[in-house]
Amino acid sequence: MVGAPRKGSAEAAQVGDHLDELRRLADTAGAEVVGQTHQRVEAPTPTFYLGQGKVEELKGVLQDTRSTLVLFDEPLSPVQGTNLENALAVRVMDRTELILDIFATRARSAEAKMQVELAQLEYLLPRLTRMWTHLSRIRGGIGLRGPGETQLETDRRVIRRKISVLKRRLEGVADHRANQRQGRRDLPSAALVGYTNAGKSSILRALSGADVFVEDRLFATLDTLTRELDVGGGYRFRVADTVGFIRKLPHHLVASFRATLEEARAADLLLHVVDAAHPGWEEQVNVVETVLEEMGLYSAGSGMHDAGSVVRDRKRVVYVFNKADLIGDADAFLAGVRERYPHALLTSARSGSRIPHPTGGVEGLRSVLRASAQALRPVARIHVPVEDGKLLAALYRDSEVLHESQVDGVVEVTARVDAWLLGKLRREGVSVQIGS
Ligand SMILES: Nc1nc2c(ncn2[C@@H]2O[C@H](COP(=O)(O)OP(=O)(O)OP(=O)(O)O)[C@@H](O)[C@H]2O)c(=O)[nH]1
Ligand SMILES: [Mg+2]
Repeated sequence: MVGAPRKGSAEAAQVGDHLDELRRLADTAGAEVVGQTHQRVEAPTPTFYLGQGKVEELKGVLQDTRSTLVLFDEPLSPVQGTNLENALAVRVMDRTELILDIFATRARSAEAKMQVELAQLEYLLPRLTRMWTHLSRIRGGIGLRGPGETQLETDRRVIRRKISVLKRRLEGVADHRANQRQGRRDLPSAALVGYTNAGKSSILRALSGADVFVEDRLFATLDTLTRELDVGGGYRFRVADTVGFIRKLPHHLVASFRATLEEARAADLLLHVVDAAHPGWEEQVNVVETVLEEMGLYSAGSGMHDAGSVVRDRKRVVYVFNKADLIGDADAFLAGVRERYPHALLTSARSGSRIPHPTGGVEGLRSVLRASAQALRPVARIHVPVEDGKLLAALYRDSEVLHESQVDGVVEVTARVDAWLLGKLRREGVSVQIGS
């Protein structure tokens, strides 16, 4: 493994942590790491990225350790990649390619497979000649597995055509999802977002009791999974699990996962899950926020505070600090983070563990969702002619009636009503006033 951060950058100080993460990625991809090195570079050279001396040194290390692969923590240009491979006489993969490789082996749904294939083809296009030679020379091992493999026997023109077909198909899937969302009963919705391995799926599992896939590997989840939860008080919430983020996430990968992340875009609330026990959690929070911003999910900036969340450009974010069972003094930790995130929650999704903190735990999150549901399901006064028994029955069935009184042949019902039902009532000409 090779790290080569720029001298003086924030990354240069954290090169050890970054290489640890690269090691986990390598492990997830099935590579065995036999050594690591790094160089803080002034500026990457266009030929090798590294300085000539470092390349020579690396050659020696490769021979001593009999490595067959170099994993480069920085993105390499096609030319740098080719030159390094020629100079070192082994396969060289950058972080992007490694992540693509993991995604390819982990994609399960047709949509995820299409998204990964699209990202692979876009990565491949400018590197076509290099990959070609390699695939004919090196078989097996990691790198470019999965859906993209068959596409290699083709030329650029065909790949371009395939890219546009995939894009069109993914748009079709996105339209289909959007229609599904519209057709669904308009429950309040939240999306779990966060750094990979923070515990998003575990939290969904703890909240819903559903059998959600959890693994101590990076990128366990690639598909959006949605569950309807009972959050108490007669309220329900729809919560979606999403793909995790990672630093230096390839741009075209983010772009091709846009459809999956539409669920987050459509959500009323974002639950930003943070691994509180990770020493680098602050950097991870920044990475997640940057990606969300790039996707246009919200623009960071000073937010207004309200109960349980921070309002940022309409999208409400609840910070959920997870893995509380792994940190020593949970109360002190929470006090610390609340200086910056006033409404942060501390949870532990690990089964069996209970966080006694009154506002914390998975149950604390459930009550935040309940409060949000109450806010998202406003109270309205609805006037119903006495003889319209059907409408009255519908109100009692589909909303939460708080009060009913009768004046001059008109029944005034005060109820918590879903936004969809309010719209429907208005369209049918029913008199509706918001507020109790
Ligand atoms: N100790 C402890 N471990 C946890 C907790 N929550 C999750 N984990 C573990 O952390 C690992 C990752 O959990 P996941 O729920 O798969 O994380 P994720 O955020 O969905 O990760 P990706 O899908 O890879 O993005 C698993 O080994 C979990 O068992 C927690 O509260 N405490
Ligand atoms: Mg997950």
